[in-house]
Amino acid sequence: MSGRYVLLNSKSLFFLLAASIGIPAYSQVEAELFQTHCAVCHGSDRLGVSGPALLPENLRRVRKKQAASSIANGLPATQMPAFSGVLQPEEIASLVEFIYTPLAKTPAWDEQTIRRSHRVLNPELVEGTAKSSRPVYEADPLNVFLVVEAGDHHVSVLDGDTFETIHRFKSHYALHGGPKYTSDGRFVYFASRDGWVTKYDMYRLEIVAETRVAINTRNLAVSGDDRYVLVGNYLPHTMIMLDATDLNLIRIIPVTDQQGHSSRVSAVYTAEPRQSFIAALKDFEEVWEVHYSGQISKIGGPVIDRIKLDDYLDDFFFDSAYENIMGAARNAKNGQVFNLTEKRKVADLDLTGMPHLGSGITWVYNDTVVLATPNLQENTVTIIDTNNWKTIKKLETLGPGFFMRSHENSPYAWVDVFVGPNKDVMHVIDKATLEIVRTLKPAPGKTSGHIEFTRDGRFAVLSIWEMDGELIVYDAKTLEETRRIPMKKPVGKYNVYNKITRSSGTSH
Ligand code: DHE
Repeated sequence: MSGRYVLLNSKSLFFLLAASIGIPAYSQVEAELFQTHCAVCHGSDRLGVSGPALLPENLRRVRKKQAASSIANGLPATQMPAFSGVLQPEEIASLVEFIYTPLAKTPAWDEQTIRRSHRVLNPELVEGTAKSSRPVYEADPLNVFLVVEAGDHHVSVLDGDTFETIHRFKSHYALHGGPKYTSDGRFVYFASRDGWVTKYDMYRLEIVAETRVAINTRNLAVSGDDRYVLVGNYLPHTMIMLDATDLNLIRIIPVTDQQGHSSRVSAVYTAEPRQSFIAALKDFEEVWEVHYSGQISKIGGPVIDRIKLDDYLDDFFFDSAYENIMGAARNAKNGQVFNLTEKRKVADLDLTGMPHLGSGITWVYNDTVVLATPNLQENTVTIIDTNNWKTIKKLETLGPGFFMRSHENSPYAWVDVFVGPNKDVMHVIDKATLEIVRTLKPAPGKTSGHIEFTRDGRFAVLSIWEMDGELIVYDAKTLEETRRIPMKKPVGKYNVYNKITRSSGTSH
């Protein structure tokens, strides 16, 4: 018996599963490669875990040649590593064929499945009594941070005045996107990449309810009136509207066109002044506006406007009036400004590479408001005048960056550059001169990324993204370090006040 057979037998459990979901027999060698190198992130069934699902319906915008290059060289700004030193070119080619082979049956995630997963853990917290109660801790509830610790899938609740941890709890696997607070900061909603949505009570420090809405989720948004949660998914191609009080399913919104094509949702955001959600789509050159002002039920509403674009919208930023979105596809061409009310493009933006507009921030500069965005592919921060959409400055950085942050009370904007080789540095930009005034190296050799400010803007809190990582607190004026707090790969931090007041220095 050949060595290959012995190996296959040792993986018989997987092949039983493969057979049951209809992976053709000829692909067993590729399937084995997939199990060894890809399954840990993309799932043994290819339905996605911390990495996206790898199915032909989710790869429509990627040519096979590109897919091979991504496997060989890795993908910038993602956790996807390069396999060129590990896999032979023919092995990469067979993996490409494998991921473009349809599953005989893609599991459905229908109404019944969603309803079956739904559980209310604390009924009294959804029945109104919760409104009058006070936090179970002494700290200022508006100056609390949630810290998502990806290292061991926990969330810490951190007092923003003393920097003591008030509470720490287990989350679902691989939370992604920002947790979203209700308008008073009392409740917060999390989405995990594998489709779980959790509602958490920030006063009582308890989970209220949870439900699994999809196989592969991107992020969620909460309506400005706190009535609805909208979740955008990669698999299935749906948006899911939930009742924000108890996460009961209200409506499944298929993201399809009249020809029967469907699209992944890259992200959903709330546009409070418009009483709508805005959804960016991966596979249609459209943006969808989902209006929530009317009554929405299982059978009626919401009204959806489908706005045609000139290009895909992978990443975008709202202006402060929520009239325009500044968007870009991840294709190294220019960015564009679309007016949501006029439903048309109103300007081009001088943005090459992969601008990370979702992480952009604004501030007042001279007589105007500028938008600054890092770039996932180029060593630049681009600063744009939002009056005329012209680029005022391209700041050269020590690498491509992911997150940018500031605060109304801070003279500085901070940007990480961890996508490139100088992953351990952080630039500090003077908002008045638009120059980099300090480059910090908080923990040499370790990845530093993502800043969030305290409610008053006096302190900036930075993450060291390592399993045995930490938060580093800086005096936001003197840029002196004041304290370190050990954490397990603290990817993101979310200050209640800055989020609910939609501070111009942070993401919303
Ligand atoms: Fe994210 C937010 C998309 C990879 C950590 N990321 C977001 C949002 C989008 C997005 C659309 C905004 C959602 C929101 O506010 O609710 N992210 C993408 C990608 O397309 C990309 C490049 C590829 C992918 O695999 O999805 C990607 N993101 C990553 C990572 O590899 C990061 C660094 C680690 C991880 O945990 O996955 C990562 N993304 C984050 C974080 C936020 C985020 C920490 C929230 C930032 C904030 O402060 O609001």
